[in-house]
Amino acid sequence: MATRTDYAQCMLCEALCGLEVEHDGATVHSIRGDAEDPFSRGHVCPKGVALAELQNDPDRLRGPLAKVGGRFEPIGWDAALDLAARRLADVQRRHGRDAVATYFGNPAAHSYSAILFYQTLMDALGTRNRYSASSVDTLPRFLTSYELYGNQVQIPVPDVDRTDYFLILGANPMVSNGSAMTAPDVAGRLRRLQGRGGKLVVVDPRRTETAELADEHHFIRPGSDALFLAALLHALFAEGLASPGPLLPRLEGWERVPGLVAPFPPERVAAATGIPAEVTRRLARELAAAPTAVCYGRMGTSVQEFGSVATWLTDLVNVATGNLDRPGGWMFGTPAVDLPGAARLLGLAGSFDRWRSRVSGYPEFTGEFPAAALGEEIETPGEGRIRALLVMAGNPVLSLPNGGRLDRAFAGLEFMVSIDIYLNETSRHADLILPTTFGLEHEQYSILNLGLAVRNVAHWSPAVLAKPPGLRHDWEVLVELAERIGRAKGGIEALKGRLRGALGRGIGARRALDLLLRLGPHRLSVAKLARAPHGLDLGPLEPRLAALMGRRKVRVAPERFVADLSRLERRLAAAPAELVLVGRRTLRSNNSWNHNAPRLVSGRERCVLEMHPRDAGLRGIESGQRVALKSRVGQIVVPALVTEAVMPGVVSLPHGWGHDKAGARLRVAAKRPGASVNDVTDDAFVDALSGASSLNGVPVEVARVES
Ligand SMILES: Nc1nc2c(c(=O)[nH]1)N[C@H]1C(S)=C(S)[C@@H](COP(=O)(O)OP(=O)(O)OC[C@H]3O[C@@H](n4cnc5c(=O)[nH]c(N)nc54)[C@H](O)[C@@H]3O)O[C@H]1N2
Ligand SMILES: Nc1nc2c(c(=O)[nH]1)N[C@H]1C(S)=C(S)[C@@H](COP(=O)(O)OP(=O)(O)OC[C@H]3O[C@@H](n4cnc5c(=O)[nH]c(N)nc54)[C@H](O)[C@@H]3O)O[C@H]1N2
Ligand code: SF4
Ligand SMILES: [Mo]
Repeated sequence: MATRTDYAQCMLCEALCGLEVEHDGATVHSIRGDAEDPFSRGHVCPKGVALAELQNDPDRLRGPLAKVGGRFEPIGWDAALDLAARRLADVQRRHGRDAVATYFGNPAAHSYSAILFYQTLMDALGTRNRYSASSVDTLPRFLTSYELYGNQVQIPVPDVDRTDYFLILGANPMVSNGSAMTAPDVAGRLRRLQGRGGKLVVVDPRRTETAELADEHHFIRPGSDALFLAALLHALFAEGLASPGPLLPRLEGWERVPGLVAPFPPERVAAATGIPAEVTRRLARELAAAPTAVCYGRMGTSVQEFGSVATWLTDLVNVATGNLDRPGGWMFGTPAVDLPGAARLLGLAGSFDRWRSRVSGYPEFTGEFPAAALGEEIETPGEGRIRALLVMAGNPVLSLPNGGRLDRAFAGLEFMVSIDIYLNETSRHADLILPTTFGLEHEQYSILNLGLAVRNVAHWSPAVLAKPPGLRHDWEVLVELAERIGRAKGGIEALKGRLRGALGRGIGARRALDLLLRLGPHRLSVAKLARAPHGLDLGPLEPRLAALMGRRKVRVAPERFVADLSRLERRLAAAPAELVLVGRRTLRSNNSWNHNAPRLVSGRERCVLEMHPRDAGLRGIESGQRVALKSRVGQIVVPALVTEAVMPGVVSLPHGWGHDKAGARLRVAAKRPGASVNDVTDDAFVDALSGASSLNGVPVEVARVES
């Protein structure tokens, strides 16, 4: 077949780099950065280049598989969809509707069509046992936005291209390429910030790649960011520097904030955070003095013991320094698809704590329970117990805390279906695997991440590769399943799912997106975007608070967050664990599922435990030695790397490894399996306010393994 060049976007992480793809319609020959993309300007990382290998991967599934007598065998689509619908409906008939659980993973959030048709399947199932990767990622961010700005997807982002001062807590954009901050080539953006005389400060228990670039880096004890941020606010008030400026009339409850942070002067929290009081006071002064500044946190502030309060206080620091909704500060985008509007239209308007999970009483958020509940809800007998599971684009065995427990629990389910492109650590437990098109085989428009972009941009790409005959698009699977489940269940409740399924099938993903683009603030359409194959720049972020909120005020002191401050104060008296575990991301790895691309797993081993020389010395450990990493829930063995890059008392290990499970079909990954850190992270260790997992700051023990 003739070789041709087309333009698309990378869907592996949130940066959305433009790609120039050489292909023959079926096979990708090479991938480069698209120099004409106005947003990413040719930037691409090793994963984007390796997308070619994932796209062509011989291990990717090419048609549905059903387990027969313990072995997977090919099955036709009609038979497969009927089987899934019949078995799920049957479990619900016998055990009640909550007996079927669903889990949506990270790649589903990168697919506009999966987002648009998620609720269709949910209507058909009508279960309260819904889960997603959000509770191991952004739940505290969603909850903060829900409480402060009235909508969970009304999320401010750092205006990195114009700011004068960037304070980053618990994020490593040099490696992650930005999260809840879509900013391709973030490295270039950070260097330009420094080039124009701006300052970059990083607060992280690890001297990360971003910290290496920064003007200043401070180690912080894991889980203590909320104390540090409260102390920053305290210092701002104490020195008369807190001044929301023109924001003031838009705030509700601001007068309460000085009293709320009164128990947290910098001197009082210094021992717990590890940050000297004079440093906190100086940073407060610098933040206030900078013409524009922004304080931003991600995984390190979100998935930890005080994730919600830390995220909330991040926003308050931006309010106190007058940087909310100000160019160079903490700004809301004007994306071509209005995110809060789309969420409401899809029936996903935010909600919190309308009901609680059966076993541990975790609160619901926008119809979902936190992932921390999944294992116990499967294992604990009684009415409402989960008996069947549908997983879409997720790998909970490797991605969720206490993955080992899930691995065992999934094996005991009555029925499980995985909508996935691989037979992997999770889908090997399924009775049925439904493989979807992947990457360049379907159209791209990242509805969510374009809403979190640091410039207003819109980018739609057509499918570059032909749809392989054995595969269906994700949305086709969702609507077809909804319709068939509706039919199998019968009754008035299921009718809704059935009708929505039929409607969805009739409209299709592209027309649904087109409608949202036309309704959006830029009045775009798929046709207009198709004429801009490199993407469309819609200009810098603009102040939007007045337009977004109308007469509603920003509720800066929501009761639930305020109430959690007493738990935070108690943290000051708690004796710290001797050794705690934090996470780490590496450039050639994206969560759990890129390790079957040969170019991403070549070279040195990456699943290694970083440990400070003091802690290693105490235990007689040297670099390269194998060590046992142990917690309340489990133990793994990994090589150690002794380094001053982590602070004393902290060890760091990346997640997404552990490809040694029997029955998976990942031939490249299995050669360098690594071990899964989530066999050690603890499902019961959560942010008590939201139920979001605390993957960082897990108390652990490390010992050398005699070999
Ligand atoms: N310890 C620790 N654990 C973590 C984290 C951490 O920092 N530390 N990070 C957490 C975060 S932020 C996240 S987002 C989660 C991710 O958690 P998950 O979303 O559960 O896991 P992923 O590794 O992203 O797995 C994605 C799955 O989707 C499949 N897939 C890929 N593309 C497609 C597609 O186009 N269609 C379909 N149908 N399937 C596809 C892959 O084969 C894989 O099985 O992990 C979390 N886990
Ligand atoms: N290369 C690569 N890129 C990715 C991904 C990937 O797997 N690989 N995953 C994508 C996904 S799903 C996401 S959500 C984003 C995440 O994007 P980021 O949040 O930017 O990435 P992380 O590397 O998880 O950064 C978390 C940082 O928090 C620090 N940390 C841990 N505990 C604490 C704490 O208590 N306080 C503070 N202040 N810091 C702490 C860690 O040392 C780490 O440096 O990355 C995305 N991009
Ligand atoms: S930075 Fe993210 S979007 Fe860009 S090429 Fe790499 S994985 Fe793809
Ligand atoms: Mo994530």
